[in-house]
Amino acid sequence: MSSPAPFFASSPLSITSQRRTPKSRFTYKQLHQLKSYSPQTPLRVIAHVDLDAFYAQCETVRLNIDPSKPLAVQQWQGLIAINYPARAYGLSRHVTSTEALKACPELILQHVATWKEGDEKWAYHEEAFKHIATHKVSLDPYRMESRKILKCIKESLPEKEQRVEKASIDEVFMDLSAQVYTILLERYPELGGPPPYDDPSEYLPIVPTTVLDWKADALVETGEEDGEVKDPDWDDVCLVIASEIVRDVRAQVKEQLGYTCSGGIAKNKMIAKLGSGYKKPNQQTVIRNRAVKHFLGEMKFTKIRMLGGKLGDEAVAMFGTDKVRELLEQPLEQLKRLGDDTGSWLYNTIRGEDHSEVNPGTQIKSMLSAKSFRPAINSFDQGVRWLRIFVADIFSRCVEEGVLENKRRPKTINLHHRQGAQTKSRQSPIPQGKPLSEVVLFDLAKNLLAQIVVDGRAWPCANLSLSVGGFEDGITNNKGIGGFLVRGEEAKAMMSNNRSSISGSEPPAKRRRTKGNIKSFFGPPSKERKDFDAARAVLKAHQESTREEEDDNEEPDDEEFSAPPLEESKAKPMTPTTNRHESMDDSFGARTSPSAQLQIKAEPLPTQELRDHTPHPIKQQPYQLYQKKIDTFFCDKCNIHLPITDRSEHDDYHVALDLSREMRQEERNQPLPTSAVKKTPVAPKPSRGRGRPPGGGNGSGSGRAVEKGQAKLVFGRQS
Ligand code: DCP
Ligand code: CA
Repeated sequence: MSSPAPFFASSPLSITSQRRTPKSRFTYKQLHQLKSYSPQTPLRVIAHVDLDAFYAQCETVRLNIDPSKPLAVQQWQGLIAINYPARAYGLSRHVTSTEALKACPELILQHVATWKEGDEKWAYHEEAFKHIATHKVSLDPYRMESRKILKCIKESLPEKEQRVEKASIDEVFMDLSAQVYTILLERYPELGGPPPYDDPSEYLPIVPTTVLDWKADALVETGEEDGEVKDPDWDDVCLVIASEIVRDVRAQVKEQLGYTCSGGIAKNKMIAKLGSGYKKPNQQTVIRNRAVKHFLGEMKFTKIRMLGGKLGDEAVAMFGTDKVRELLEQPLEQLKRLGDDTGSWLYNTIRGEDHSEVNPGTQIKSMLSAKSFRPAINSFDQGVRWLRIFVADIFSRCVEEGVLENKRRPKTINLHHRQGAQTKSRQSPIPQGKPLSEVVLFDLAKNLLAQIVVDGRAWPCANLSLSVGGFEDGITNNKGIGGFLVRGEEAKAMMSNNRSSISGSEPPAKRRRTKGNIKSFFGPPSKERKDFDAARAVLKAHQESTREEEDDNEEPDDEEFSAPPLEESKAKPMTPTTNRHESMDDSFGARTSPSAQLQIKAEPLPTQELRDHTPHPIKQQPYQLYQKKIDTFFCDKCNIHLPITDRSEHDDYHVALDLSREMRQEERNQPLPTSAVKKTPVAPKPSRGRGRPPGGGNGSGSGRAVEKGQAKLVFGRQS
């Protein structure tokens, strides 16, 4: 809350007169700071608008259904959005569609749109809930509506005095300070004059009225006996004006697009957001500064932005309460047990302080398309088919972000793979010098999956998720240095990747050991074997094609591609951020909450294990300077680079492979010459010196005299 300012002005010249004239608690400076959206002024006015039962409303509007009819949006057997008439029957996201129909037989159930394998576009399919194994959810229809709503909101505000941040698919923040300032000065021209003695720290005159018209807005009580009889000050007036604006914006959204939404109006984002959820649907709540303490005191702090996830749980466990009122009793030092930054942030937050700005530039930073498999999938081919859908899904969203016009484009692609409790991920850069296409993304995605499969133990796979990230503005085909440079977190991520990480309960050394299990893996021609070969073929093809591209490209100067300073890549402290990551895992129908993002971002990279190191030979010069820091070796049997630390394990793997071959040869009584067993010949095009990690072979080492085809021969006879 704003610190109470003295009631009288401080100018020595005015003491006598000012003692007789009551003044506002706010200064001229604080008033004029509104113009520039300063987060420091206590007169600041922020609004949060949240669509009511959003997906459900999208369906009522799309299907032209009477909004008073109960409707829920179904995803497989679950419900992900329930409109308010249906909520009257006690329905919530926790019930199944069958249970919901029992409780409310007239319920309209509409399944979300899905991508059907092989289709080029999502659609609303009949009985989609039956196709969980072959379809994937699409949120595109809701994204499209979301965009229309955002546009409508922006058009309802003056072009030059608006600051709107899209906070999620159905929420926006608006900083109304500048617009309120203009209206305030129109209505109270006396405020526009110079401050007494030209001193901006002079206090404003009092508000010339004692009654403000809050219309039908829900006003949060002050919790003080005399709270309502105290005369309004300029902060109250600013909030009245803001509430008029929000009422108008909501009316426009309803009139033009048919959607109802709820609003919260307060001095900052945190309280405004709590306000929009306070009374729903189709209402707006104003939390006056004089009511903030009472409003927050009654809250569970787990309802506060950023405290809904792991951080909130941690605080509950540490302090044995989820109530703001009780947490307020904890001194700052105690809260710092959660970490210095987090503790300070929490201390201020529960006191209603939040200086975070409404950020209109908050754009999508990454996109994710994922699927949980029930039943699990078991082959490279199956995985690739899903990748096709993920890529189509992501690419269509990239197009909306303007990739085709080169307005924005992602720099990295990431594949996560889950098998039981173990997750693996692979990342690679997206070549920046040529237009991004679905084919390019698909090729990269397939290559990442192939890496995971070749690494072993990929099946059964319970979840795959593909994401693209590092979106940047205005990259042109000029291949300016900015288009290539990989900075900060991104550089760090790449340094420990291109790359993979594995997390799970099994110790790393065990995961890829093939010894002792040779028969099962390399035994009789098996599904696994074929799978492995298919993945390896993809890897090889990818490497060949990128190597060809490399030959067509000028080699850049060392200096031009010098690495960014290491400081830049240091992990950021665990301060809440609102980076947007558009995500949707269709198994849960859940969005990644800001707090979940916080946790993901806060996960320290060093705990991720470096499993292998497979640089794309093409256009990776910018971060290959980093890669040089990692000692690698080149396995000419697999034709890939691996970290030196993996060498013995990798050698084991080849021993196992060779052994299995020999065993089978013995069984067939057809011994092969050892040279053919030991040297799996691959003859990649010689590549240029730079871009190859030190210690690694260069593809032209000794054992390369044998023809390419023999590699196939060796493996071919086993499959
Ligand atoms: N959503 C989802 N899974 C969740 C939460 C939400 O798929 N676990 C989707 C469906 C919602 C939309 O996101 O319609 C917006 O989420 P909200 O939490 O804002 O919920 P609603 O808009 O449905 O309802 P409310 O009126 O309470 O805001
Ligand atoms: Ca909502």
